Amino acid sequence: MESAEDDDAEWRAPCSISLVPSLELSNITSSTPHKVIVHFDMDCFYAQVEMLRNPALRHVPLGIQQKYIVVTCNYLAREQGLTKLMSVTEAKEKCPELVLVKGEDLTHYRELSHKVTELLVSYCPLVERLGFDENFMDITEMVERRLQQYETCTFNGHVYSNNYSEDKAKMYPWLAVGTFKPNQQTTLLPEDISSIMGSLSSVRKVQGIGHQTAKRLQGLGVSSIKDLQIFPLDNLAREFGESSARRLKNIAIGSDDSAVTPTGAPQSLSDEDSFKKMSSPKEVLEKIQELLACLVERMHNDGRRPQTLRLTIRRYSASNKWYSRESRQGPIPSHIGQKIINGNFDNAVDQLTSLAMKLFYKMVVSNKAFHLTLINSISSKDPNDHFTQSG
Ligand code: DGT
Ligand code: MG
Repeated sequence: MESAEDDDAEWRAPCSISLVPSLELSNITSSTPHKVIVHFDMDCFYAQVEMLRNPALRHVPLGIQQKYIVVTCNYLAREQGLTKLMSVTEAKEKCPELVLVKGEDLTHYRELSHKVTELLVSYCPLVERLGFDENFMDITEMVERRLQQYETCTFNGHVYSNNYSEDKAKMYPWLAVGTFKPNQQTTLLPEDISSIMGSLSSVRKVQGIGHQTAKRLQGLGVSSIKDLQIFPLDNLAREFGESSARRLKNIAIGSDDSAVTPTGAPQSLSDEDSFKKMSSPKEVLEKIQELLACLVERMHNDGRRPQTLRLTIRRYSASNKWYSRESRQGPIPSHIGQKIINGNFDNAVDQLTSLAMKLFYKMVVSNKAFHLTLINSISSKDPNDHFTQSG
């Protein structure tokens, strides 16, 4: 984030950075943004963490395996045609020399993810985490300070533009200053945003449009961003309401003026595992014990006394495979919380496990058959927490 001469290539190189000028819909060609926001997305994140842990892996095609899926792979593997979320069988067919590392234990990914956020926060407090490997950072103030220091500035790296000329840097000085660094950055000028957005195939490519929204849009015949750009606002408002419809229309032209909300320490910590079939109480007990052993250690490192335990299960359902989660929660008695803080792990895990099993039997009738595909446990430091933000 600092100037080009800073030696921050160690962390800067392995991530994609986009600068997000936040503009009003009606003001899209203006050179005066309200905010300048950087979006960081780590490249092949889990693979990078494994390459840091074992540098020998940098020189081989590497895939990270969870169950029978390669959830991500390094760039050497991508050169051989591997993609994220490919089956292990297909990945090995494409690249027989592929080295696979198991990635089911998320501890190291989680730790590095927080380190990246901490590093960004050391430059600027307005950093918002989005999952493990993405962060938004509002650098408006930094840019304003920089603009006062530089009389002239130019774009470094590539510029994506059909109509580029040197004076574009004068038109968009905040953008030139914000991307003032080498390393193959590409600057997208505001006047080209709408057209590049229109070239994206699916609405799901856009931050802020999830599975459910995409499904509702599909119902209206809107599947691409171009479709959304030309779809009448009134018709969209009938389905989503006025304000969501406006937001969707804005997103479709690359305009989003929501604020970066600093994330801070997570309100809750969670761990989960998914599987094809779990149908015996013994397996459930063992899985809960395993999840809680990891969670208790993280709660201890967090240092705040956990107050609430929540257990989530997903039952098998052929029709609604991914969205049928149920959960129950209960308070963590203070003596158990204290054991966690004191580092009395075994005892705390045993007591939390029996609490979690009670929650489990509130959802599953004890003598009836069941088929689970996921178990998740969350602990929260706040008894009134709604579990919206977990780390
Ligand atoms: P990128 O950003 O295209 O260079 O590649 P990644 O690997 O950073 O992928 P990204 O940013 O979509 O996700 C970050 C990490 O999250 C990734 O390294 C592995 C994990 N991940 C992504 N998608 C899935 C998924 O659908 N299932 C599971 N279990 N993990 C996923
Ligand atoms: Mg990534």
